[in-house]
Amino acid sequence: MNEPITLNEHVKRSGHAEAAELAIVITQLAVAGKIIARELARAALVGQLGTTGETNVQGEPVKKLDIWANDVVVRAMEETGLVTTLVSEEMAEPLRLTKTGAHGRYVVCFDPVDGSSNLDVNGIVGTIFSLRKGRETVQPGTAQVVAGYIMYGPATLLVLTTGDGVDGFTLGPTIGEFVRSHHQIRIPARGRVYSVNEGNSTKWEPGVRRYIEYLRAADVATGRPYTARYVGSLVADFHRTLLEGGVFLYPADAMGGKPSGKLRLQYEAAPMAWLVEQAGGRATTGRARIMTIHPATPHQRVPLIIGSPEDVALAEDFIAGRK
Ligand code: FDP
Repeated sequence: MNEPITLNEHVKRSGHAEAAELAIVITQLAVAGKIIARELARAALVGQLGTTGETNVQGEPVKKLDIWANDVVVRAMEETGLVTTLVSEEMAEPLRLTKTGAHGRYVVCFDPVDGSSNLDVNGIVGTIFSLRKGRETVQPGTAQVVAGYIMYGPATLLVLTTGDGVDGFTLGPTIGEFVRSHHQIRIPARGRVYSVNEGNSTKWEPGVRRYIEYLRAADVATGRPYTARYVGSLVADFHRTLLEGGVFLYPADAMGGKPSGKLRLQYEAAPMAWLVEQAGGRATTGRARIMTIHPATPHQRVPLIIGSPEDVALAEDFIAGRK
């Protein structure tokens, strides 16, 4: 059992130069997470499931809860007085927060409801967030000062890094506080699980196809075959990978319409990449480290292979033709 410490206290004690400011922004993100968790629990009863009939900047159908949750996060960030700019999956253009005065110091990139195809089936979804300094709307993962996600599962869990390892905080439903439940998470060097949408396998490049075939082949000495797990919600698939090891892939669609894969660099791949590296893992496109990619546009997509360091290294070997 860990020492009971709240999220707010954990950040304030972090020794980070900007701990007091970061605690304000993170606490407000946590407030947004509590509000979203409550709404998810009752969405079917209050007519909040289903789509709005619109499509977002990515050309995907917009769910009612996507828009509602985006608004909750926007308002929570406005209240900090510290955030200059918001980049969200649900907003075609970055939003400049005019209420923020001279104290504005951070850009927040976020996906309010990640995995929203799971919403209508009561599946696990999450909110992903990432803070960078200044006002610039395109910055590499190395510029992040906070990255994390809130996972709405059987329990609501906030997982966070400020550059000093990865910690998890479970929302105590009766006390309404995020309390540290996972201290200094480390990802296993190697796992036994692979996580990928195999329905896309005919579109993958040959190296990715050979890698997955390798993981499925039986070989006791190397712990194969691996087991497959795929929720289709990045937060859920990443969280399992972080705790239990293995590899998650959303590779490029080499043959079809997604040459850069599906996931967004600034508010999906980069925050997860920093988290996994802080826990001892790796994140790559297959050819380049996710953290050092400079986005050309706020909503840029990127192929993502992320997880245990040995598993990710092996995937890179297959993609480079070394295996
Ligand atoms: P969703 O479209 O349901 O919001 O990037 C969004 C995402 O989900 C990720 O959470 C998830 O990993 C991925 O897309 C699932 O995509 P596929 O349905 O193509 O497998």
